[in-house]
Amino acid sequence: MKEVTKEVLLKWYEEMLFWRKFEDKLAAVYIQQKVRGFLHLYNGQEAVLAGAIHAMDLSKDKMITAYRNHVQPIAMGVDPRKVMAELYGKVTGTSKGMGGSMHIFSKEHGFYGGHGIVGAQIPVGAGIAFADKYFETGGVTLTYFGDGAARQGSLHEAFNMAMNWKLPVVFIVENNGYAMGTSVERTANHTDIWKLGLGYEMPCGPVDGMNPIKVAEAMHEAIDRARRGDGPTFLEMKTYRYRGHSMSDAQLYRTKEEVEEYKKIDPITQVLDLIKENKYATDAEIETIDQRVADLVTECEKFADESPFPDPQQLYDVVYEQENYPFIPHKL
Ligand SMILES: Cc1ncc(C[n+]2csc(CCOP(=O)(O)OP(=O)(O)O)c2C)c(N)n1
Ligand SMILES: [Mg+2]
Repeated sequence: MKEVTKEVLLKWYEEMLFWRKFEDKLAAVYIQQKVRGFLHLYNGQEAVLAGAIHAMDLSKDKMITAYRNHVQPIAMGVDPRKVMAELYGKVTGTSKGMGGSMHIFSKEHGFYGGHGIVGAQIPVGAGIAFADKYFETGGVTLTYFGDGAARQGSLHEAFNMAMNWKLPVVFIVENNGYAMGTSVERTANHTDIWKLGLGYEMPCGPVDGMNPIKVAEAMHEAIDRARRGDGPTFLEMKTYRYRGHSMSDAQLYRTKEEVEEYKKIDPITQVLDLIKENKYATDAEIETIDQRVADLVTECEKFADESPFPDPQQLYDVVYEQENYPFIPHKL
């Protein structure tokens, strides 16, 4: 595995803090009705992403996930200003303001969404991996889904084909304890979701999803396996979401104490503690990072605020691609 150096820890700290603050800002502007519709935030789960990015080859690896999908494209290189503009429904957004919160997408950066149908992205991820195998690109697809999605039938069909064809895919369940208000304990007679891989003889196991180093180690092994042609891996990231399922969630299904327990093993704090213990940065240097993060969040908000809404004509311009579908009248 690529070593976790001082530089990596500092990068993780800055990036994870930015993702956290970016989403805190989204929650704030949602209340101001600048962002509408659904809004599912990732607060608490950042280590699952940071560790994975460390293990990926961003020149050819790909990622697909569900609707909790604002910070993953940023981690893969998409301009965060464009992600925020997309949430505002502005024309400068990643999908010209037509996708919104649940559908961030950037083929250029290998980020394939952003899917609102629970579990639907699991076979799509296997399909992307099939294309990589077919065209011999050497790329690996990280296919993320939630603990609720793991109970969908689509998982089994995708697992079966992925194993049968030894597709270069890593399946990752982000077990954050709940599917909306339903706890993992209430959805099945066992809570070790990783064991679903055993039925397909797929290499599988649990991972401490609050620790980016543990995530990076497991992801590195899985990506390596996929890249050398030995097929998929199924990893269960034990993680936690601090916020509600989406913005309208009274959270009656859990206690405040439970949330506070998880904050004690917060991924950002864990990394910051390591930085401090090893004297990798002075307090002043950490303050400089914090300020840089705050400034970038403000810049994203300003960009989204000042960008125009799309022209209504865009509805007809972007739905169909004229070259591929010349028979469809794309303009009224
Ligand atoms: C097929 C389908 N069924 C139900 C829903 C409604 N729904 C949206 S999110 C969600 C919970 C999914 O939870 P999980 O997979 O654990 O992901 P998390 O929200 O925790 O990231 C449900 C039931 C849906 N969008 N699609
Ligand atoms: Mg969940």
